[in-house]
Amino acid sequence: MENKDAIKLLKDKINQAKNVVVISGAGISAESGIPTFRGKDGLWKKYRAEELATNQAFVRDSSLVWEWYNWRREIIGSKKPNPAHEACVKLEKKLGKGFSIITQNVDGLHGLAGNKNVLEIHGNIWRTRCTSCGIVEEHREKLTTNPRCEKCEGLLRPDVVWFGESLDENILYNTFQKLLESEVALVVGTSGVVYPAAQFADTAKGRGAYVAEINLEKTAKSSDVDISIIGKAGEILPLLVD
Ligand code: BJW
Ligand code: ZN
Repeated sequence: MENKDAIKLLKDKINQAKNVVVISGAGISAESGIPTFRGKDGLWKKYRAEELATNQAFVRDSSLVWEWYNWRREIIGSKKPNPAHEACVKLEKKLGKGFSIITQNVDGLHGLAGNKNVLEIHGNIWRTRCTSCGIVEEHREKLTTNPRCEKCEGLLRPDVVWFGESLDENILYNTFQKLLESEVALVVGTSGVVYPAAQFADTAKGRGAYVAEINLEKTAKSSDVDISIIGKAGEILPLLVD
């Protein structure tokens, strides 16, 4: 199907639905200027995300991991939401509680754009967690490499979910509620290789949702969805909601 026809069909599905969910990944923030994880621009120095986003990496070399996060914090702090995020705000205005975003992103741009119903399943890069006392705090200011807890002097880590770590139970519960209620699920800008997020679209589809993927290219999940639209999130999403 041509993109033009696919967009018209999907727009009709969205207009008929009371419950819509967006499952977003790094690609939705790419047009804001935030690097994605995979693909040719996904590397930081010579490392892959899988080598840095683990507790083993943090225990082995916390300075290296903090350097990566501070580099990313600096980039993210200077970026703004793009038309894809803004289209999600429009959808929430129209559908209210019937619209939610399940994002793998830690950049906080969905919230900054104005969305309220956002489940950040991999945490948020602006929060830290103490590895000794567990306190979670927001820190927008520039952090040092290996910042320390003000309460107990323990080493702080980013409050994000690394490989091998479980997702927050409540967030996961709410995520599945949203997926099961959804009539339309839009999978935007994710390579679909990281679990459990990679299975969310199947969960929604298994309960009868119409599932559409919007991505620059075909992904691991393209053959499982009802419709796959190839293009930039910041160009396609606004066409679905205007
Ligand atoms: C555009 C665009 C534009 C570009 N417009 N598109 C079941 C099966 C197999 C493995 C597992 C499994 N269950 C668990 C695992 C292990 C593991 C896993 O999935 N491994 C795989 C690599 C195989 N998962 C976990 O460990 C998870 N925990 C868990 O399951 O707990 C239970 C458990 C515990 C212990 C043992 C076993 C189970 C946790 C995963 C945590 C992932 N964390 C990270 C870092 C978060 C913090 C941070 O940001 O620093 O999350 S890794 C990184 O990948 C980050 C992302 O959220 C995540 C996904 O990446 P995403 O968003 O898809 O980005 P990219 O770069 O991959 O893709 C971008 C896409 O955008 C591309 O497709 C582009 O084409 C597209 N694009 N520009 C539209 N303009
Ligand atoms: Zn502490």
